[in-house]
Amino acid sequence: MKLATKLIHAGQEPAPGNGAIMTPIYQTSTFVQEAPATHKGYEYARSQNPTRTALEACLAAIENAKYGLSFSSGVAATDAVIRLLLPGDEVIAADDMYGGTYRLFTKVFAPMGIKFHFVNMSDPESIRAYFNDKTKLVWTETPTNPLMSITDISAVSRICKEKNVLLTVDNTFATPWLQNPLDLGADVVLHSATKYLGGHSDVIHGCLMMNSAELREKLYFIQKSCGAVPGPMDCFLVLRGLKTLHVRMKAHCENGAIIAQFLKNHPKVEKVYWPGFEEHPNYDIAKTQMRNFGGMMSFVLKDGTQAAVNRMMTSTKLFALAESLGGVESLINHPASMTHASIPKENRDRIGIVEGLIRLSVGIEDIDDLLEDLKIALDKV
Ligand code: P1T
Repeated sequence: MKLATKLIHAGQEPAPGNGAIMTPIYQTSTFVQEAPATHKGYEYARSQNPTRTALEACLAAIENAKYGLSFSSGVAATDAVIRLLLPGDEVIAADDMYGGTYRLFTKVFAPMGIKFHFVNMSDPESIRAYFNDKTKLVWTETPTNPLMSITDISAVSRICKEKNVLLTVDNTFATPWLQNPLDLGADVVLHSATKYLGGHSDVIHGCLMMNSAELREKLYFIQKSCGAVPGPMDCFLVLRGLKTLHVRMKAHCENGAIIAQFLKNHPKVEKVYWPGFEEHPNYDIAKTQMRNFGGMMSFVLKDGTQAAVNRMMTSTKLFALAESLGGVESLINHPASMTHASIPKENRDRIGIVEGLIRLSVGIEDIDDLLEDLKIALDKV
C-alpha cells in the first residue's frame, strides 16, 4: 500500500456493529471485564483505547514501522525516549533543535545525571569524537528547528550501529511524506503530531514509531506507567488530519519553494535557511534523503534590530504571529524570544539563532495572497 492510501485507511476498519466509516471516539475511561483479568483487549484507557489503537496502527504504517505509540504531546514522546536511559548514560544531540526539547534535556534530565553533548550533526563523521562507553543514544532533527540543517540519517545510523547506540530522529518538519527515517536506519522516529500530521492547529499530540519489538515493549511500559497518553478526541483529530497529509504537504512544498525564492531575492533579507537551495550546505543529502523540501524556512533581516523584527512581525495579516507550525494557516515566529528562548543566548548566537532570525511556517493559502502579505510587511522594516 502506498502512503496516500495508508493515510486514509491504515488501522481503520468500519466500526463493528454499525459500520461507521470514521473511527468512533471511545470516550471511556474503563472497559467492562467478563471475569477478573479476562477482557477483550481493553481494560483501562491509560493502557489502551480503541481510538488510540487505530491511530497507532495508522502512525506505524505511514512510517513503514511495525509499531506506533501515541502520546499527549511531542514533548511527552521525547520524554518517554529519554526515560529508556539511566543516570550516567550519555546522549549525543543536535545543537540546533526545538527549544522545548533542549529545555527538557538540560533542565529536567541533565540534573538527574544524564549527560548531553550538543553537536553539529551536519557532518556525521564529526560526531565520532563524542562517543564513549556511556553513550546510549543519538538524537537528531532533520531538517532542524529553526535553522533547517540536514542530518545524513543513513551515515549517522551506520555510526550508531557500529557503536551499538540507538538513533532517534525527530521527523516533525519533514513528515513521512518527505522522508522515512526508519528506512534509512533510525531506530525510533518521533513526531510532534501537533504540527503537520494533525495539520489544523487544533490538537497537541506526539508519537513514536519503531520496528524493534523489544523497544516497543519498553516504550509501551513507559507510556502506560508514566501516563502521558492522549485522550480519544485528540486521537480522532489526528486520525482525521492524517487523511489529507499528502494533499496538504504537496501544497506546503509548492508555496514554500516560491516564498523561499521570494525572500532570497528580497533586498531587505540577508540570508534564507531552506534545504531546497543548491547552496544549502547539505543540499545533496536533502535532495536524496527527502522527496521535496517542505514549507518551513527561516530568514535573517539585514536590519536585525529588535525594532525592525517587531515591525515585520506585527505587520503581516495572513502570517499569524504564533508559536507552532505545520497547520494549514501560515505562521510567523521569532525563535530567539519565542520557541527557542530557553536556549542560552550565547549558544543561540553561536549557531545562528540571532535576534534578526524569523521563522515561517508556510501554509496552504493562495500563494499570491501570501506573497503580498510578506511584501507589505517587509516594506515596513
Ligand atoms: O509541542 P509538542 O507537541 O509537545 O511538540 C514538541 C516538538 C517536538 N519536536 C519539534 C521539532 C517541534 O517543533 C516541537 C514543537 N515545536 C513548536 C511548538 C514550535 O513552534 O517550534
